[in-house]
Amino acid sequence: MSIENSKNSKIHSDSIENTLTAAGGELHQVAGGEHPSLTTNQGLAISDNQNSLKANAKGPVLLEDFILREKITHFDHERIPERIVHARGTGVHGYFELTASLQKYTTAKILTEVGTKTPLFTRISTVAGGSGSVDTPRDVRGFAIKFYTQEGNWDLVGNNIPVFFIQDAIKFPDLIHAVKMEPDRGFPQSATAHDTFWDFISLTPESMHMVMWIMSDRTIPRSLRMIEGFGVHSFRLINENGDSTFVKFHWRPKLGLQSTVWDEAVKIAGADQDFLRREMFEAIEAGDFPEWEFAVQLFTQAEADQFPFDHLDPTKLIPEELVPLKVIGRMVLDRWPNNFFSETEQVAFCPSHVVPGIDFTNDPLLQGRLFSYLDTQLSRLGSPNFNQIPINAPKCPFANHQRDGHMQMDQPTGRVAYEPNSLSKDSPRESPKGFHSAAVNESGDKGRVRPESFADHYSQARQFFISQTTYEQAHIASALVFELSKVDHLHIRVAMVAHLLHISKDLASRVARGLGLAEMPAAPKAAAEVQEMPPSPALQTIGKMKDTLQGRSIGILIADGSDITAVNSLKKAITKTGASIKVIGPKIGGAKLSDGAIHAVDGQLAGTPSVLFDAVAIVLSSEGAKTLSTESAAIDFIRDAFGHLKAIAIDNGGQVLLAKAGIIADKGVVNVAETEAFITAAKTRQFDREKSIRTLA
Ligand code: HDE
Repeated sequence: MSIENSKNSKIHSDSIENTLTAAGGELHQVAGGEHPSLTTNQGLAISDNQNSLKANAKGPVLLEDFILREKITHFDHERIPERIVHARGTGVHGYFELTASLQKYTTAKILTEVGTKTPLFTRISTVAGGSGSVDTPRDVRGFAIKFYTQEGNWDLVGNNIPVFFIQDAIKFPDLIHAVKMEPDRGFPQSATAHDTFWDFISLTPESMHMVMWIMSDRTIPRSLRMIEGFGVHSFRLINENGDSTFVKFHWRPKLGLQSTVWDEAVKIAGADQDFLRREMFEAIEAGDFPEWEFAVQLFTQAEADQFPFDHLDPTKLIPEELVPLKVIGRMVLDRWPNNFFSETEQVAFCPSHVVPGIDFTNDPLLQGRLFSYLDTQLSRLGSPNFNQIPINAPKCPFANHQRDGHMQMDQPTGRVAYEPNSLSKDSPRESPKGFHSAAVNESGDKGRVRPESFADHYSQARQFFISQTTYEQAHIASALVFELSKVDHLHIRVAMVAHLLHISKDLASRVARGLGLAEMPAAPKAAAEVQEMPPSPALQTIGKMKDTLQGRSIGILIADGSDITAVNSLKKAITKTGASIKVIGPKIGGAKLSDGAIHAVDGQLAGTPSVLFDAVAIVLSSEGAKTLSTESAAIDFIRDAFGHLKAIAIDNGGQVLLAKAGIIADKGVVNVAETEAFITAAKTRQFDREKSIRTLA
């Protein structure tokens, strides 16, 4: 702003003083600094931002107050329609670096120029809830990346699960209507545990593979930095000769995979609605940049013809054991957006945004998506010029003859806005290096049909289930029991158990028992025979958990009288592991430790429960522990840490709390002095403990 502001600032502060003096208040202004004048959107300096224009001091507000009207009108229009799905999201800037060239397969520079760093924006989201919903419901995570390549924007709009519920885009509105809040009552928000979702699912056998994934711990991640990402559909890569190769895209987190346990996810939702977003923010602020490997599965039509499933069916994945992953690059997220609305909210992803050398397949879900996203951006952002919003604009030159429209920001020059033309020497023209579609031969009868090769709905669901560890199988069975127990209609519960019989008889009977079903229903007729597929350990979550404390967080509970030496040596040992530490105390003002000094804390006990940490240490004097033993927040701190399978380090003083929490120590509960044992236990979860504290299906 160039407007000279000294006079205005004087008037401005006078008016604040007037207001606050009248209200009996005290003024606190930030000292120093050169503040530009506050202006209207027309650049008019505002002398009073505290009072609207009134006919007299106690009189009515005048319509004449154009400053009030401009401000309120703008405010009234601050929201744009939230995304119909994936409304709740967290966005971060970063870059992609290619480490191995795919030159043999594609002309896309982003996949052939090793070492080039391509800027990108990533948005990770939940699917079902509104934009203000909590971060930790059981839900699929959207994983969308906009690469600003030299050849145009490439949007890889994927999920953290490699398959999807449905085989045809025409079913998407039905699926989403079934999962969203029920339309007559407006709840539940952000949950699959209700009748309409399971009604639709029980009548849609093609969803069974996805059902196994969403009932697994993949949908309750510990951190957005600890999820995988998948492009889901097969795409095509096209090389210089025009030959095309099929490709599936994968993201693998450097920190490995980790999930929460269900009870923990539920309690996190209460303790910190923004848990995952905040965790990502804090990691970026601390310079602890999340990183993923980028990998591809490449295969030919001839190879695809040998697969025991159709890779164009989005309810199927290609096991890594069948087509190994080739790591070709990495993504690093290193910059938080400046403004949530301008970037995270206004970013517009479209699977149709590709670059030369990348092309689509006939996956019917992908084909539908190619239409839907552009349409949705028009409705959400309100203008075909959404590409001009900085977060959406390509970072390479772009030019065409599209003109005008709502909120046009460009001012094209010259009289030519068409092509071909003979009047302009420098207007944009077609380029031989531009986008080409794969020359695919299409033949056959037109019709609303599904291929026979899409008929097998259970084999990969079964493969997923038998690939899991016994702990994870129990979590899947228990999640099904939890969700179906929230379904009022018995016939829906019965229909779901009937489907499970095709996946695993063991799973079906565990769920039936958990639901208290009187008798086992008969399995529905399967459209294709269920094939026995070999287990694929790559489908586990626990198997992909890393033996590290990097990226994890430890909470240390202290109170007046806690031993400062024990606290310090714990902190020192934990810091070396790369974990972050938060000290929790009964009062935010700190605690007086054994050295007689007041030590700061990072969180107050009631507002910082143990669900926010991966492991906890309790360092309390006998006196401190006695005081806390009548404090339910302290007892819950320990009981929940134990119940969520976390390591607990505790000193002698704290034993009284263990007893109060009814905990019988196991190998995950160690003395504070045994720092090494604590760190080893903290790197994992005590899965063996679970059977002693919870009835799993
Ligand atoms: Fe989406 N999806 N989707 N989807 N999707 C949207 O676009 C749609 C599907 C995915 O962070 C919408 O901008 C249809 C699969 C992500 O901004 C909408 C079908 C996968 C995001 C839409 C699918 C996704 C969206 C809503 C079935 C994984 C969030 C707002 C044919 C491969 C992107 C928007 C962001 C968002 C349509 C299925 C991923 C309505 C019709 C499969 C990550 O256009």
